[in-house]
Amino acid sequence: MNFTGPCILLLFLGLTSSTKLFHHGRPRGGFLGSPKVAYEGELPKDQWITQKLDNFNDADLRTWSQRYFVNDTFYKSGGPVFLMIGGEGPANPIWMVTGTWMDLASKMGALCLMVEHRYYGQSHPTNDLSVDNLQYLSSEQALADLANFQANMTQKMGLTGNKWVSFGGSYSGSLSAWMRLKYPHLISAAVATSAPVQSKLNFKEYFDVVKASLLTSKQSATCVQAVKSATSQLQAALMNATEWKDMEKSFSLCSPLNLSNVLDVANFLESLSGNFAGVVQYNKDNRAFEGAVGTNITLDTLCDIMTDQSVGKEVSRYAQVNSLILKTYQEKCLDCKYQDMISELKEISWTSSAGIGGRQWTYQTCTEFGFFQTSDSTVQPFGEGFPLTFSLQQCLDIYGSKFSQENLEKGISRSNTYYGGYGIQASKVVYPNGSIDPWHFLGITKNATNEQPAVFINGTAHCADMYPASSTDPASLVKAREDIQSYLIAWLS
Ligand SMILES: *[C@@H]1O[C@H](CO)[C@@H](O)[C@H](O)[C@H]1NC(C)=O
Ligand SMILES: *[C@@H]1O[C@H](CO)[C@@H](O)[C@H](O)[C@H]1NC(C)=O
Ligand SMILES: *[C@@H]1O[C@H](CO)[C@@H](O)[C@H](O)[C@H]1NC(C)=O
Ligand SMILES: *[C@@H]1O[C@H](CO)[C@@H](O)[C@H](O)[C@H]1NC(C)=O
Ligand SMILES: *[C@@H]1O[C@H](CO)[C@@H](O)[C@H](O)[C@H]1NC(C)=O
Ligand SMILES: *[C@@H]1O[C@H](CO)[C@@H](O)[C@H](O)[C@H]1NC(C)=O
Ligand SMILES: *[C@@H]1O[C@H](CO)[C@@H](O)[C@H](O)[C@H]1NC(C)=O
Ligand SMILES: CC(=O)N[C@H]1CO[C@H](CO)[C@@H](O)[C@@H]1O
Repeated sequence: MNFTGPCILLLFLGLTSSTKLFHHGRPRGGFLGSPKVAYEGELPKDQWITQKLDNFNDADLRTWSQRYFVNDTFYKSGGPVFLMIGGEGPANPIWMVTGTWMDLASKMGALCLMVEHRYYGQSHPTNDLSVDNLQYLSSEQALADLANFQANMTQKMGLTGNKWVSFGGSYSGSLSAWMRLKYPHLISAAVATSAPVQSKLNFKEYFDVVKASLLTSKQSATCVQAVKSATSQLQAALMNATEWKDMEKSFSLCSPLNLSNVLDVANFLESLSGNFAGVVQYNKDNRAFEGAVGTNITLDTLCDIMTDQSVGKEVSRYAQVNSLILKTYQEKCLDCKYQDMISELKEISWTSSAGIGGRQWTYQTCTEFGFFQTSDSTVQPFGEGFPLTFSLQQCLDIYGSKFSQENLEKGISRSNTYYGGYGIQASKVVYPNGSIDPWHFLGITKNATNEQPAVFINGTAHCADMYPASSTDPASLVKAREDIQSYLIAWLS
């Protein structure tokens, strides 16, 4: 997740180029910043707008500077204004010159704007990331920033009467739908790609979809069975020090695993399942333009290893998948020490490794959304090593005693009441979803009303429709882009 733009999405960080999207824990490669991207031309410069720290308290006059970008190359006077909403990581200006939305902008004569989400990247509302300061980090505050941005730009750039369309993917896809829902007088239509609109404490279905996706690989059920055998062999070995000694080396751990530390063991097992989740979530996505690495590793690559008997027992193949992922992200070893991960996420400085988004996104999951990708479903093949209690423990260890499961449950329930969850009632919002992306489970996948169409993309992963078109795109993806375009043209006419 190299962070990227809108579709950082989710790697917990979708943020880094890690395979850990939306996973708790330390992403592959650590908490990296935006990658260097290969673009010959000049990218739009950073611009700044003054925003209020607390949009909902008139007595609090504190302000801060929010970063945004403009590309007016395609704009034809009176044309639409496209607003790309930043998500849980730095806004990557590469999106200002490429991606499906830019193609649409050129066809529709649109002005393109992208706004970085408060608390991510360089948009710093407070002097640090203390728990007290994080109280102003919420989706509602972010939407209010966007509303103010809309009003300000309308005046500054003379856009009275122009129709605005919001775009986003993953968390920012939800924001895009919610923008149209809460500010329909400002935003005329929205594209909400791979948007998890339903908040959920225990997102155990995530790994069910990972399993379903493995079933679409060439090796199909053989691959799923091999993963299942690998995780049960591994869990058995973790209970037997002699057996574990024999296999420990194959997992390239940075330091020996302490078998009596349940949190280290859970972290280890979660990281290994994350090897699969990361590849599934971004399978074949055309992400190289934003600096993502490992884009040539697909479901078939992993399943080839899992079904290769010459590698040895299933658990040895599982270890080989891990070696491949470590090598791809140029990591020397797998760091599973729970305390190391927590220490990184407890740092409150903007310049700390998790300060570009990891600490902030984890905070949002621990207060508003849940989304914990646990091992609690009994039909998935990744074992039972990282239950809900493990995710909750992380919230508590990172944010302290202000966190409680009860408060989080109230926050999740409030999000669903406030936005509608699966029952969201907006209009002129299109919801693309990829059939193998685990996030579609929390999204709108059935036409809700005539004006809330779902676009189903058979065979694609997270946010596929947002990436630049490629000659290898499946027909379903080509068709999805056309459908999205037709909806927008119809809604704006
Ligand atoms: C827009 O924001 C700028 C500061 O970024 C401020 O100076 C200006 O007054 C604002 N304009 C409107 C119309 O709110
Ligand atoms: C806008 O994007 C187009 C398409 O990539 C690019 O050619 C142009 O230079 C960009 N304009 C600005 C102002 O960045
Ligand atoms: C642990 O594994 C070793 C080697 O496979 C085996 O000989 C031993 O019986 C096992 N111990 C237990 C308690 O299962
Ligand atoms: C292993 O973990 C247990 C439980 O957390 C702890 O008490 C013990 O000190 C740890 N051992 C080592 C060598 O770190
Ligand atoms: C992916 O590409 C990298 C760099 O181009 C290469 O070293 C690696 O072997 C490739 N991996 C696979 C699985 O094709
Ligand atoms: C959703 O509605 C569109 C027309 O608005 C239709 O073309 C499409 O087939 C519908 N999809 C489903 C799954 O019903
Ligand atoms: C999706 O694609 C697969 C493989 O191309 C095909 O077998 C399947 O029938 C398709 N499903 C739908 C719903 O179109
Ligand atoms: C996997 C999945 O949920 N796909 C759905 C995506 O949306 C289409 C269109 O509404 C549905 O038909 C699919 O079932």
